[in-house]
Amino acid sequence: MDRVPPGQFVTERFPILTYGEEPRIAPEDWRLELEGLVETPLTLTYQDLLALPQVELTRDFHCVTRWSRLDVAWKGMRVKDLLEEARPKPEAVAALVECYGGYTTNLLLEDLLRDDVLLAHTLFGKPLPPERGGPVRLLVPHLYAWKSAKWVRRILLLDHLELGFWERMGYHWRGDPWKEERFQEGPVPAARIRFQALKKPER
Ligand SMILES: Nc1nc2c(c(=O)[nH]1)N[C@H]1C(S)=C(S)[C@@H](COP(=O)(O)O)O[C@H]1N2
Ligand SMILES: [Mo]
Repeated sequence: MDRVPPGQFVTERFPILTYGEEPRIAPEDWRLELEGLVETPLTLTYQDLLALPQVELTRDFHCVTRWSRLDVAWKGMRVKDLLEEARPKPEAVAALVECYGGYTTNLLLEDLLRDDVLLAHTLFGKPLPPERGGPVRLLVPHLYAWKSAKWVRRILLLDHLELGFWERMGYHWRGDPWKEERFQEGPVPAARIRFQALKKPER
């Protein structure tokens, strides 16, 4: 398979894309809440995060505005490890991710449970800079980069799909770059999403 998804061009640059104001959160003030349809809601500090098993990985980063930056090196911990601690209820199929500053994006639970989906705090060996979403951002490398929410503060598990900021503006409800799921054509197939999301996630 080709390295670069259809309709994308490779750039050496790594543009910063932020809609609206850039929030500034000191690591000691940062909190992540995992709530909604979980058995054990969690609130994590930055220190809590660093105490969890750390994962380093290098992935390509694809923005829906058509640039792709190859080989971005991240470090953080797996969202899956956190979710296992929180224990999603059986009816949880989707998540709304909320950020400091108000940005939101939606994901299927099965997309969050992939091994390379991280809460990232390090980029190219350095603490994640504020403009990149520091202290902590989501990294969802298999979907368009708008899903990689910067300054993440809350992951809310739901039994239905609730659309995030760009998704409500007409971007695709899922955003797979390999299928060029850029814009939502027609209504979001809510019934089908629910059915697909109920499949057992890949482990
Ligand atoms: N909180 C927040 N997260 C966000 C965005 C944003 O505006 N606010 N933009 C998204 C988009 S469209 C892209 S392409 C990537 C860009 O990440 P970068 O600025 O590190 O390149 O962040 C995503 N995460
Ligand atoms: Mo983007």
